Amino acid sequence: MTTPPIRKETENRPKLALNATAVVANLAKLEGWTLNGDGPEVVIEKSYSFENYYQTMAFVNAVAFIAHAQDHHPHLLVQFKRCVVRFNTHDVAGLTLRDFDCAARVDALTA
Ligand code: H2B
Repeated sequence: MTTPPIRKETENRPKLALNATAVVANLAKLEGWTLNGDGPEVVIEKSYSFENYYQTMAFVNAVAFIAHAQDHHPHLLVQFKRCVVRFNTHDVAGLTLRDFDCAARVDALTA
């Protein structure tokens, strides 16, 4: 099985760590995402609830597809009927627009 290629526009997008003001402004555009940790451990995270394990895993696979296409990989905590998605940009040890862009893409899966 071949995997789809990484999209060129995201592959070449520069990763710039956002300052606190920009983080708050971008967080305000999202529904249900919270800021956790600080310094290099800072993340945005959201918990998604499902009716069963099958639905949870379908979501996880869709997130994996987005992560591959965007070359940006969240930390996932997978449980029976819940998945916690955490984004940060380890390349800059902080948060970037890529984190917020991917968070919005993940949200669109459940819209
Ligand atoms: N995912 C996340 N969450 N943060 C990164 O900094 C990151 C990534 N960097 N996925 C990407 C891969 C980088 O290592 C590759 C080489 O593009």
